[in-house]
Amino acid sequence: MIDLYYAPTPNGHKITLFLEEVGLPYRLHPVNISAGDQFKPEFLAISPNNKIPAIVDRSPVDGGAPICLFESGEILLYLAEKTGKLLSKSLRERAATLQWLFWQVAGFGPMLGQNHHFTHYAPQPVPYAIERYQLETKRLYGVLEAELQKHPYLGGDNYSIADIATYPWAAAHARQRIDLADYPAVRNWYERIGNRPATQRAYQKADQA
Ligand SMILES: N[C@@H](CCC(=O)N[C@@H](CS)C(=O)NCC(=O)O)C(=O)O
Repeated sequence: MIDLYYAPTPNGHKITLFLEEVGLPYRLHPVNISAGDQFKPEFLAISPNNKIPAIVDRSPVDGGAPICLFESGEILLYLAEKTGKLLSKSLRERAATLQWLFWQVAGFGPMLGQNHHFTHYAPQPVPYAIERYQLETKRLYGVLEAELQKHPYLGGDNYSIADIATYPWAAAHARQRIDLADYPAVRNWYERIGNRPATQRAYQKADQA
């Protein structure tokens, strides 16, 4: 059983997308990050960086004590290795998937997160920051578009944890002032993933959380 500490945000959706896709049993523990639940000692014991998502795997494959993990990229990698799903065992495909997974957690997520912050939440408008992060967002969508012009999924022919990490951030494209009409391969990929039954179940969980 996986205990998932979760809020319905792009980083939270990554893990429900994975768990719904592979059918691994899990319990959702909503963390109200607007109310400061992420700073409670019991949550910090699992996620010392005070951010969701985090998991506790109560049945690790080595049969040992429960494993606590934070950082969405590591959680996806851990669960892919645990289940043998959504990460190829072939050297080249695995390397390509992990490259795009790291691209997402190091670039696409943080830069788009700054875009969300300065476009929607900053206490006063900071035009330089808005322009900087909207331009960087466009650059990153251009990189995504070029990759998806070459392959149906990030890094190759198969749906993987790299797509799962990237999709929830692309799902917020309108808030980032991105028009997917300018990125046709991204739009096609986005629609294909959105039509997956597991994707729809994951987003229904978000509505209930
Ligand atoms: N690098 C982290 C980022 C996680 C993250 O930014 N989580 C946000 C919600 S999407 C959060 O918990 N924010 C609460 C806070 O910063 O206090 C990951 O990929 O897991």
